[in-house]
Amino acid sequence: MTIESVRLHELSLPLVHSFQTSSHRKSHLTHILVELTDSDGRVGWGEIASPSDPFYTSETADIAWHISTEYLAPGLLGADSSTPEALESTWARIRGHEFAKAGFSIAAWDLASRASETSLATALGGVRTEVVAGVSLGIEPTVDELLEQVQHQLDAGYRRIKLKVAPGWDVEPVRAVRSAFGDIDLHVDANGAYRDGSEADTVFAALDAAKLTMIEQPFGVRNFTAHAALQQRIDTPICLDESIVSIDDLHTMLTLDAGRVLNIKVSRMGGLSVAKQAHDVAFDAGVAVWCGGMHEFGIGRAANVALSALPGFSLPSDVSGSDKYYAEDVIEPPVVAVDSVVAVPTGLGLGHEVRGDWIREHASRMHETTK
Ligand code: OSB
Ligand code: MG
Repeated sequence: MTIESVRLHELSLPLVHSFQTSSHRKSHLTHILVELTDSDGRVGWGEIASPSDPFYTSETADIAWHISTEYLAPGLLGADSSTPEALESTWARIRGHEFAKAGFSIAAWDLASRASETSLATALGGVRTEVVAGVSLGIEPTVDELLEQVQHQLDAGYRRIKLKVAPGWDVEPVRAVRSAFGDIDLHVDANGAYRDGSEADTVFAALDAAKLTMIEQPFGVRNFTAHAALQQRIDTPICLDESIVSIDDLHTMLTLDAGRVLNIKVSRMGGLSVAKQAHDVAFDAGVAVWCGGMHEFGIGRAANVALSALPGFSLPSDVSGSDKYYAEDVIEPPVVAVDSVVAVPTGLGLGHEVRGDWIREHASRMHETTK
């Protein structure tokens, strides 16, 4: 089997609740959906979850569109689609652009697992029938509004809460959540907003006393040494997110002991094969992993659920139900979390039906590459 056509659909969806990180606020997301069709007429879907602005990654949706239409899609045309690895090898010489590659990788894995009549989770080597989901909560205008959000998510059944923090919004909201909700599974994510130094030392000493499950990406993306130094000073595990975009980065983290937990994002790692490899390396090194999210639409989130079925995903993942993010999703049925648990689909491929007609109807841009 070979790839006959590649279709790209750019689609915007409004968030149910706007989301603010240390760098910016957003109320809707625009992702690129990848539709691969093989010579048997079989279809695989993927999602490029590049943000619109260059604040989490430099790889914005417009840049991903350019790389996808000019390089990734033409490279795939006519390629052997029997294994995801065969398709992924078509972009081996393209440097970077992990988000775009990840969207194509998900589609390649969906297609290959459908062709071999198995679920994506099984194809990846998943062993879990269900995965534990946590929620990620943005910076709110006031502590009271944050407490309302936490209450809302605890009421919805979620048992792990991650809070976005930034200088000026850290110790106070964490203490407020601790005093209102007690000993819940709580962690913070700074998205690299802190500069190494005495001010940060004071903040992290106070956060260390709050018994958090982890502190995610306190310092800059390339600053492995600051993470390593902080990890020696505090008991709370440091988790790296933005710093790890390749297996080489993961080896650097392990060698320097720059963190004890790894957030594996399919988008950030450049696809499911590399994400699986990162899991294997971390598992062998005894580093706990969980699956992070980029507010994916249903296609990307279904891939996150499948990946989270691997044995090393021992911490709750950012794979909340569709309704935490979007009123209407691109898959049927939507992802559902009951008491913080998402069932791993057993159907073929992603295990959800993709609403192709609805996507075509609502897409803001479309691009087709055919022979
Ligand atoms: O750092 O994990 C992050 C969303 C956008 C960009 C970066 C991050 C996030 C999240 C949301 O935390 C996780 C989710 O998809 O639920
Ligand atoms: Mg993060």
